[in-house]
Amino acid sequence: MNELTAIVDSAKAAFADAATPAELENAKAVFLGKAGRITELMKGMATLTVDEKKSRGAAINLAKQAIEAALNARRHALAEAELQLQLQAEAIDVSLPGRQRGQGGLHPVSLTMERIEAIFGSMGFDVAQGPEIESDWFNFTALNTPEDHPARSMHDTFYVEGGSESAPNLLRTHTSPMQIRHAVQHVKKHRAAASALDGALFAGDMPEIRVIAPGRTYRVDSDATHSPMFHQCEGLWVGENVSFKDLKYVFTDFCRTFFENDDLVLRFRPSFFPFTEPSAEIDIQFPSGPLAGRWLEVAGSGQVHPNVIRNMGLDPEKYIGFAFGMGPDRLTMLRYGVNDLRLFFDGDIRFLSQFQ
Ligand code: 2U9
Repeated sequence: MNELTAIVDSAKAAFADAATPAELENAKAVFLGKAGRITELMKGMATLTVDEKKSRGAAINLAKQAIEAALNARRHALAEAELQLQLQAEAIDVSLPGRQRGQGGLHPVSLTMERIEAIFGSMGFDVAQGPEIESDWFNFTALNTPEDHPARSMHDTFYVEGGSESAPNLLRTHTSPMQIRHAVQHVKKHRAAASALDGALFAGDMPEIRVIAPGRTYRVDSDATHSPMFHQCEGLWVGENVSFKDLKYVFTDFCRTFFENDDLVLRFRPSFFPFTEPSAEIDIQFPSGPLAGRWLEVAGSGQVHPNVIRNMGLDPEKYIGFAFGMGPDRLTMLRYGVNDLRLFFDGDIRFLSQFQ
């Protein structure tokens, strides 16, 4: 094999061994660079005759072209291999199903609110709606709350601009105002029907008031078990003979259904609220587990105070009934074993997605 053939073959071998474009460029320099093998051969022609130069030059040129062809072929092969790698890495299997957006769901407290509404709905309770920005009258005065009651103070209640001295606007501290509004409308509708428009307290006949009022409430408070915005659900049943006995079986039935335990034991513990008399806190007893036998407060309740009955426009000599109030946030914490109320308001999807 002559010298030129040997150089072309070793160039082809060197290019074939080059695994990357950079290695190929280094191999190219060995053969085609300024100090490469072909350049050396050309320099070696200086001492030849004119005729020798002609034939030698042609032969070297042929070798150079063969080396350049091999170099381009390798460049193309490396570029093609790189392209194939990229195509594989970025390959999209169009036959795959689309990415799901993920199943949304209700907030755990919303699930509790819906559960409460369903249970009381099955007992014939309506659901009241009403404004979250309330007046002093519907939030406190109509509920027999004394003018100097601490709940009215700024360190318990959020007052908002736009009210007046006599009717400050505030963020409702409980959902009772919705029940007052519902009751006043109910009485007006039936008073009008009974055409007893004399403005006196209504003592005619009317369908019972049976309503729950779920919703957001606001108080100046914040820690692991209190949030400035929290939820309440109150209930009200007023008629001609709705007694404390009715309160006991209605609320007992609600708790046993809500906690899915027909043997759940409740305790009605004497208490005081301005809007009910007699009043009672309601406790449930843990049936099992590490807290078995322990009592836990879940609501407040009582017979509606006669002054509140009057503020609805009803004669308390004819109409009586009970009311209760509970915290759906606390019920949710109980039902799902959540120990920090603030988790409900952080919006962390890792926490919330557990309840779907
Ligand atoms: C009307 C008349 C009476 C609602 C009542 C309570 C007792 C009570 C608290 C429980 C947990 C609020 O969220 S909480 O802190 N509520 O203890 N609420 S009786 O009484 C009413 C409501 C409306 C017209």
